[in-house]
Amino acid sequence: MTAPSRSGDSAAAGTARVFLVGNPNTGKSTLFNRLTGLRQRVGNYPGVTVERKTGTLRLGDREVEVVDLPGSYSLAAASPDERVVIDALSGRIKGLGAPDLVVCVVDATNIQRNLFLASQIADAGVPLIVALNLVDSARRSGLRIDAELLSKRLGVPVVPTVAVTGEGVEALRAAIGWAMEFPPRMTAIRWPACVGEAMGRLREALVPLSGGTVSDAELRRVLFDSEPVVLERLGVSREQAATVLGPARDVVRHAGFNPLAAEALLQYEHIGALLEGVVQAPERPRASKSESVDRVLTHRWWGLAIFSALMYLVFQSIYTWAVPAMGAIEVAKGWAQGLASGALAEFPMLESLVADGIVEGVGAMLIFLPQILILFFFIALLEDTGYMARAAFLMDRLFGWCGLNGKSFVPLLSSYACAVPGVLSARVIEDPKARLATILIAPLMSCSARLPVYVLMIGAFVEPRHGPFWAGVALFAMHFVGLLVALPVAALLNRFLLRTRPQPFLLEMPPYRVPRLRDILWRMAERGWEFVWRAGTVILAITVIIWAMLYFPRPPEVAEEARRAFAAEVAAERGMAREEAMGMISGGDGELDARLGARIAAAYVEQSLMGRLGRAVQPVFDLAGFDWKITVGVVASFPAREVIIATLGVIYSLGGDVDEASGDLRAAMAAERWAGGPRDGTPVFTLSVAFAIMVFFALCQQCGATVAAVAQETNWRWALFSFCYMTALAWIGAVAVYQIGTSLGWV
Ligand SMILES: Nc1nc2c(ncn2[C@@H]2O[C@H](COP(=O)(O)OP(=O)(O)OP(=O)(O)O)[C@@H](O)[C@H]2O)c(=O)[nH]1
Ligand SMILES: [Mg+2]
Repeated sequence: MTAPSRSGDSAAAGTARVFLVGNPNTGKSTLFNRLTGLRQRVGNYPGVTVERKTGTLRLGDREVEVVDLPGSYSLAAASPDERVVIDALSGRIKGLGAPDLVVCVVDATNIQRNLFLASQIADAGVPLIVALNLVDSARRSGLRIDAELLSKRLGVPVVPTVAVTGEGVEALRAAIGWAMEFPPRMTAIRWPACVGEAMGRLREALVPLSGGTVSDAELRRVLFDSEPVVLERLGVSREQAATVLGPARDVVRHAGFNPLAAEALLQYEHIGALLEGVVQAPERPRASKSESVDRVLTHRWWGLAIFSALMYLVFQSIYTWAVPAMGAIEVAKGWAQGLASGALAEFPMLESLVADGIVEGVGAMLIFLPQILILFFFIALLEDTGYMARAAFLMDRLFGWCGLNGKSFVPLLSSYACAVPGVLSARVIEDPKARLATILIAPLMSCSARLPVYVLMIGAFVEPRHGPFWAGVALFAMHFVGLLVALPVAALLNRFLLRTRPQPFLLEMPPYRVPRLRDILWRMAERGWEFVWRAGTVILAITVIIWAMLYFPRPPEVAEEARRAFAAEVAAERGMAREEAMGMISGGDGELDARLGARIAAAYVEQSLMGRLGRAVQPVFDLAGFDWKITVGVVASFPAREVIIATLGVIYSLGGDVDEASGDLRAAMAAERWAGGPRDGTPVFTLSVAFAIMVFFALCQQCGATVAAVAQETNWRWALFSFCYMTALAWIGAVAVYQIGTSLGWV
């Protein structure tokens, strides 16, 4: 790493840059939010931030760019998120530039370990100040910290802060302002002579190889790191490096140090001296409650039992608590449809677009907002208390056999909310193959967009027949389908394609914390808003397209033909001549009118563009028991899986089947019958079909955003692979469920 130089785009505009750097889970992002007024994601486990994020801090009349970085333990980086820190510090990220100042966020409960990184940064010649965060936790555990003495020893400002409450943030701002004027240098470590000599040898050998200058700090990284990333920048190959490194490391070895352990040893000696008398631990350390809680929560059997019970409670509450709110939204939807129909009665096409397309489609989705909110309430609660990291630990022990990396479980758990951040958070995994395996299975975790599909099917077909208890069980079970399939997939990938070695679980357990209700409500609101926004933009756009493809073409002969067919049917029913029946159905008989209206509507939908497409593709899904309407729903949902709700809503409302009184999609689905073929007259939606649909949606990668995220994190070939294997799995799963279910008589 080089000393900071004023380069990069924003330097041209003269904006100063402050980087927030520190160990994982020390409150960097919380401080960043405090300083910039932004709402960067925070959470109580290491590895929440995996990318840099930029905001602006106002200091009087000047503006400073503040950059939040991923957490890192040292500058000897291995994983992609730690690389971001190194590249940022050395000013090698395009458009960012090197920092003018680093704020080292240090966990007050663990100063010694946290100062290791600070000392490395100081060693690279970067000016820094220390934000001593989490002092509230330190106080609670009885630690007394003399921040003034520490500041004197380090030679830089040390500001005690509690990022969650804002305590000390004003002082931190002031310290940043001061440090921008007078860049403070932290007391640097004095390296023993052998290090200097080894560096001299390295310089002699590396300068000609790289054809450029190499800084002292970079030389030390080359000397101490087992796999120095600096060599990449210098353009020195591993083979070349090996011949150079051997003799240099021998110098250190002859002085009595193990070269790869020397840095830690010397740094901790240096830090130990600086910290003398700074921290006073209580005479008798308070018995750690968290350890005894951990023993239960991560216990082989108890832990698992508690985990299952918790998850069951979560899904049961999602299912039951949302009912009243869903009812209210349903009523609002019906009201909006009535309003639209009334206002646009003179323009049938427009009326259909608004009432059957937009309101029906978007409304059908918005009904699930309460469930989404409840789900995110629980996710945020479990994350912030620190429980999620324990769940990850449990999972790791349970599923270690399939060769997943020890760090895979946080990405997998966060994919339960949404696969996109889940795929990104795989950056915390060092081993590229293990990272790839994790990215490939993360989209199988049951994300929140699948929830509406499950609730629709369970609400229509499980609850009415088996009651709310089994509905809750079904919802709980559906969330494990993806995980259960993901494990053998991971095992196969690891065995045949990627060949990774199993690795130990390396997640640092975050402390238990009492979550702040405000943060949790905020996260809930944020996710809820995201859902509504999606419904109002992407889903709305797709809904309009689907409506159009279901509405057009609309030749009048279709209505005429439907009328004739209906007349023939009425004639046969009532034993009259066809002409007589024809006259009768046009004669204003209310019941016949309604039946005729539904027939004509269904005929139009059947010969529409989507109807034809659905019929053409339906044979592919016949083995899974899907009729052409479900097929249309499945096909239309490839860009975003929630679209199936809107599509079914539009199909049934355009098809004239929706029960007018309730406007209920579930009722329309339950009433749907096969027409023609071997299943003529039987219900389309049996329990087996409902589960086949859910399993299809559980396993299929119907999400454009995820495909793009996988491509961004790997490449297009892997994105295509992940899309194809998941689609194939989904089809196989749906067919298996339908066939087995039907043979067991699930109707
Ligand atoms: N008690 C207490 N909790 C804090 C404080 N600062 C942050 N937290 C909590 O600590 C957790 C971690 O905060 P983050 O801001 O996500 O930490 P981070 O350093 O950005 O973490 P990574 O991005 O994973 O490296 C969250 O649950 C915060 O609410 C503090 O001063 N006191
Ligand atoms: Mg963070």
